[in-house]
Amino acid sequence: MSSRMLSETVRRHLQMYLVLGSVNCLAEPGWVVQQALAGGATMVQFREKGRGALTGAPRLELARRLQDQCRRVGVPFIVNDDVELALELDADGVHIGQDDESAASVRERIGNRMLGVSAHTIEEARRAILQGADYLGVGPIYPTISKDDANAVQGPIILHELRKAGMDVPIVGIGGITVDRVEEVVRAGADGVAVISAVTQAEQIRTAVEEMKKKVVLSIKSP
Ligand code: 3NM
Repeated sequence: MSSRMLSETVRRHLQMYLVLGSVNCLAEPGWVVQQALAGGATMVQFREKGRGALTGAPRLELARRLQDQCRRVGVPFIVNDDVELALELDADGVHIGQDDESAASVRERIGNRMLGVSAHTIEEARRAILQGADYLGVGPIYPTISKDDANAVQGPIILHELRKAGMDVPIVGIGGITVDRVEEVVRAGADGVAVISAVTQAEQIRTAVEEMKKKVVLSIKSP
């Protein structure tokens, strides 16, 4: 990648951001990703974490397979918390939390690839941006079943507070977001929604993604 992605482009990729690993999926992860891409997912994050997560060669093989699917349709593929894997795959970006390596250090290692950072306070958000984050993941907005060590639930108000504090950067809300909550999240200030269970555990994955994306786009367009 020759230069950093423009923030308006990043915002568009955040609209319907699927986050997943094999442990989140009821069906085969490749099938889940295929359905989500068919439904219009705008970005995919490989987050192979938690009890029963793959390691070593099977993990690499799954990441490659999912990345291939994304590449074929031009959807960015982001790796959670593993710079080596991201570089080995030549992924489009990396997403890190507050407990991981500093954003500044990851930025140095990944060049112009997209960098996402999880932030829970205005202070963390400011620091992440100063250190080179392209977007912020803010959550958990609602209670989540998908992250054992999630912070306290913040509610959509945190998004509003970040915007009020002048943070104009691309922001995606995460944590417990379902189709019924999309509008509230976007109206509070998010550019999109990052979702695990509402997609990976949906009976109709493609429809779930389509509905969520439609709500994001409508909520952005009608201020
Ligand atoms: N990060 P679901 S919440 C991966 O608050 C992750 O930073 C969070 O899964 C944060 O959509 C979360 O199933 C889990 O609630 C999101």
